[in-house]
Amino acid sequence: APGKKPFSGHLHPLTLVQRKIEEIFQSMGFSVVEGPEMETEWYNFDALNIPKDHPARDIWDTFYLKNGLLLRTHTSPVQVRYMERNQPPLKIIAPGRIYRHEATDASHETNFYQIEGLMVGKDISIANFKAVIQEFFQIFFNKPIEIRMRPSFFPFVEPGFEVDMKGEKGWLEMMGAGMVHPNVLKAAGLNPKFLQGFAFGIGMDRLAMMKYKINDIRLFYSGDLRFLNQF
Ligand code: YSA
Repeated sequence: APGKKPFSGHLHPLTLVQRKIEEIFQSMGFSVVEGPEMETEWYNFDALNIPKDHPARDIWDTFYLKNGLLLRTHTSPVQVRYMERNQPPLKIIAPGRIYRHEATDASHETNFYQIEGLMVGKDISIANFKAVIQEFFQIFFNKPIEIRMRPSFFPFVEPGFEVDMKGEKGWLEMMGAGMVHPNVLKAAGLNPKFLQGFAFGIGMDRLAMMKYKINDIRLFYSGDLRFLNQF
């Protein structure tokens, strides 16, 4: 007779969510790429149209390492790294860990995960962005999701906006996004006269919180088995 199956452990909720996200975007024709967590100032800031004296550097305050690199404050540098080496049309997502110098609370951590998205071609527009994101939410949550786009500012897009989704407790900000700024295309060696596209950066932990109804982001990193064993 067969014996008792040994307990083999399970995946962390953030790993489950990352795999699901990758599967959905791949089904829409996006490739999954990665970039380094230790990043240069050029890719994290300058190439994204954030020069040294730009006030936006304050929002993305970070840790500078002794080797001259820094801990990336978002996944956006992967956009530039990818555009330098690949010819459009481009369709990628780039998931990964990022670092911030900030106070933690129920929806803020000092390290967390983002999913960068980038689609560049001859005539890619915000209409394409909206269609992709709506499709993504619909599949991820397995039901129609109400979203809203609010105007917002990021130096690396023009125009820029933030996208909120409606949850049970009202609107929650899920991502920053916009049309890739001509200066960013130029920094990556592409010609903004003939190319345009959208980019976005989703907070992956926030997506996981919405999916599993988790009310404190810090639980993901607590190592508490009473929490983790539920997945
Ligand atoms: C904007 C435009 C683009 O073309 C591409 C990307 C972006 C996003 C930009 N790079 C960025 O990092 N914006 S952000 O600081 O607002 O963070 C994006 C998302 O990460 C937020 O919408 C939120 O969902 C999540 N987030 C931000 N700070 C967080 C956090 N999640 C957990 N803890 C924090 N401290």
